[in-house]
Amino acid sequence: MKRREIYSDLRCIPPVIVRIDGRNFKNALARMGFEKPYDEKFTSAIVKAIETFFKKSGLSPVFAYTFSDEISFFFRDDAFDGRIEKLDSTIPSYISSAFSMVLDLEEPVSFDSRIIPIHEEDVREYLIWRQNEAWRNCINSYAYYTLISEGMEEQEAARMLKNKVSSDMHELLFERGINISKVPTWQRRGIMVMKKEIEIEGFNPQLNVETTSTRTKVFAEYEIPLFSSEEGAAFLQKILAKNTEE
Ligand SMILES: Nc1nc2c(ncn2[C@@H]2O[C@H](COP(=O)(O)OP(=O)(O)OP(=O)(O)O)[C@@H](O)[C@H]2O)c(=O)[nH]1
Ligand SMILES: [Mg+2]
Repeated sequence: MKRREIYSDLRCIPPVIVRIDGRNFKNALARMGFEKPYDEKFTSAIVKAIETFFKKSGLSPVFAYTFSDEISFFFRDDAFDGRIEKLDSTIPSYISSAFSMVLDLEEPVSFDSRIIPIHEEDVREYLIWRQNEAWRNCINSYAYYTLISEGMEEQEAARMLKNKVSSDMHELLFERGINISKVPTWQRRGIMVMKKEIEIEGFNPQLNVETTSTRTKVFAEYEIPLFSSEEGAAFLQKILAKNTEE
């Protein structure tokens, strides 16, 4: 029988990105009464689940980038010896469970998972791609739910927006008093979670001297730059460089 476990030796070689995405969250979140298009309670629960993952899962991603119902974890180390089945099952199940615990949900949720082998030098390009998706998603969701709130049927709203370019949607929202470029940064650009070293000032009473030690803290950055900008390149370089030294 053991021989039948034919996928268990399937392995990837780091670095890899593991991207998970909430299954059927459009309906699930609507059923559970979350605000549309963005609910702070929902997003902070996702962030809390990621922070718990960094602190307690025993795995060490370099960073996690999230928007809407997706999370991209970047691993440089050989987590689970690169075993595909382990990575693709334990990561989404850990997040499902942590997320459900934070919100005390009345129904179960699940996340799908995929592995993207990537060269270190392509990580920025990957993030630019996902951040563009975050922006597209932001403008689309605002436009969609604005039309719905005006009484339009779901299918009609979807049809109306399908062929619109983003400048048209910008205009549609602007006419209704929403300046999409002024909505919170995290809604437009996503959120980055990473480890940060902080210095702790202390005092050693035996030696009677002041001491400094460094601690690692998990930190969620809600005000991130555009990854495609120079500021974004510097921001990422810092996250990636810091973790090489560890
Ligand atoms: N109400 C609400 N919905 C959200 C929020 N963030 C994300 N979503 C929903 O999550 C969906 C994510 O898109 P998808 O992943 O493509 O859709 P899905 O319904 O999860 O479908 P699959 O991932 O294909 O299973 C969006 O369409 C939103 O409707 C939020 O803050 N509030
Ligand atoms: Mg989804």
